[in-house]
Amino acid sequence: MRSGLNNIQWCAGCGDTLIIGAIKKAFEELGIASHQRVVVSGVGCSGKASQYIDGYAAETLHGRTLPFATGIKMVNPELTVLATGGDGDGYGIGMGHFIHACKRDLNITYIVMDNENYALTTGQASPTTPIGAKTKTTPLGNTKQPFDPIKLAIDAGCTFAKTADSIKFLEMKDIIKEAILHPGFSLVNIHQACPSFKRW
Ligand SMILES: Cc1ncc(C[n+]2csc(CCOP(=O)(O)OP(=O)(O)O)c2C)c(N)n1
Ligand code: SF4
Repeated sequence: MRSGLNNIQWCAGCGDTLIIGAIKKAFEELGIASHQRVVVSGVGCSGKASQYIDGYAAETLHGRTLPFATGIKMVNPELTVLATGGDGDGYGIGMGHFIHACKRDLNITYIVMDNENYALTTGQASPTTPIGAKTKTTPLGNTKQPFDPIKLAIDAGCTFAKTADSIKFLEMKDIIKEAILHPGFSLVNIHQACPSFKRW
């Protein structure tokens, strides 16, 4: 159990701050106390989420959020397990884990902070970078079709897959609540503002 949360180190205007605010509010409104929940994160700016939310927490390896969350849920079925990560973490290096988690359908809520780039490593293209976006690895504009995470999830058997937006706080919080209440694997792909590197 974490005690004494770390100070937030995200950039001013980062959507991640709003996303963790929505997660905390969703827990509060659902009456899920800190000892009844665990937040699991990967590596990236998004990886810090588990440092900033009260309760059990694990900051894991890049792309390995879902295997950790799966293990935690299997041995502690009574815990509310909420996994978080970036679009690179979940749909790049972690893609294999993602589609199998959709198929396995354990009761885990997966919140993806989708800023359409690899932000911690200073702005490379990710699996969700849109066509035409200029990043460090696509200086002339991205030419590769981005993944559609919702479609991928549904195709893999996911029983709850919704999109939210970090600038629509109340709607995002309500969707996170719905996802937590869903009895199987749930994906919330949140379009996340990243003023430092997402400039499209
Ligand atoms: C196995 C491994 N490969 C590469 C890295 C380097 N790395 C750290 S964060 C990151 C990408 C982060 O992008 P994303 O998951 O989208 O999260 P964001 O920073 O945008 O929140 C990479 C490639 C790493 N830490 N571990
Ligand atoms: S680089 Fe982007 S994602 Fe990372 S903290 Fe700054 S605004 Fe947030």
